[in-house]
Amino acid sequence: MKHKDNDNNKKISFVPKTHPRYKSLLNREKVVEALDKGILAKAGLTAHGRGEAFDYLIGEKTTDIALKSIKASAAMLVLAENPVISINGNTIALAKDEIVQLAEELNGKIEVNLFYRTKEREENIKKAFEEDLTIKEKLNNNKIKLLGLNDANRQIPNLDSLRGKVSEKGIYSADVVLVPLEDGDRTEALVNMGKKVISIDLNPLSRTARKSTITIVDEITRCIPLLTKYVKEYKKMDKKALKNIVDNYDNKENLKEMLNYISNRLKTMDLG
Ligand code: PTJ
Repeated sequence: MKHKDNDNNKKISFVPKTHPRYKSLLNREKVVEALDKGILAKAGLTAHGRGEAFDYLIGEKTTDIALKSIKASAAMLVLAENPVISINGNTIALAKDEIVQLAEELNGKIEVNLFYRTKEREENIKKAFEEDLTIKEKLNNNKIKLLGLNDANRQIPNLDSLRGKVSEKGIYSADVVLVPLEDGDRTEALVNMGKKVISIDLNPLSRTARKSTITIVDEITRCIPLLTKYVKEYKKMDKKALKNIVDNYDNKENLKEMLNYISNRLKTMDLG
């Protein structure tokens, strides 16, 4: 956990850079810090732990199987007319800056959508974006838009949780929605509304993973920069080629490949 240095008030980390699992422990620090700041839901800690466990099984790296999903997602996002990136407490804790960079390459739309929605968390999230002067400038220049805070006036049909409250300009009218670290109900409801849903979920067995149009089974901080890289690249490609990438992608097949990958990896693991 980050704490304040007594002498100069500077934040320091307990995790040495030489630690073999530095990145993973740094992510833990980030979620704990977001909990302290009232951004993360308490349940977000257990959700993170579940993600970590699956990442262990995958080998804590982006597999070629996930890369296929990332490329198909990038093509789908570039082809979209009104793509929206949905964010929750965990996503903000781990990948706020990366999400902003991705949104800038698209139409700038980021929508806050919380399962454990409280006024206090909404305000803390707004503060987290506006406190960062680079992000504040992008918000002021309309390069990115933070939706879902004061304008979540529309309702996703057949979804009883507070995740159902969405912005008209955002998720409600979107054709493609990117949903990192999701719980399954909303994915299904969005698909039922005729939207394409791209999810990021380390658990290939989750309902979100199975119900999404494309599931990226990868860790969020690893895959968002890759997604941005391919979005940048694909913006230069013609629509027919991009449509081909999307049409050749099969989500069920991809999830099966991922389960086989995990199973083979475990069977052939050297425990020495
Ligand atoms: O911020 P709120 O109020 O919207 O609440 C967010 C949580 C995460 C608490 C809520 O959406 C929830 O309960 O989610 P679930 O059902 O636990 O699903 C989260 C999924 O994200 C799990 O399947 C995890 O495996 C996966 N996950 C966790 N950490 C990561 C991850 N996937 C990718 N990268 C991660 N770092």
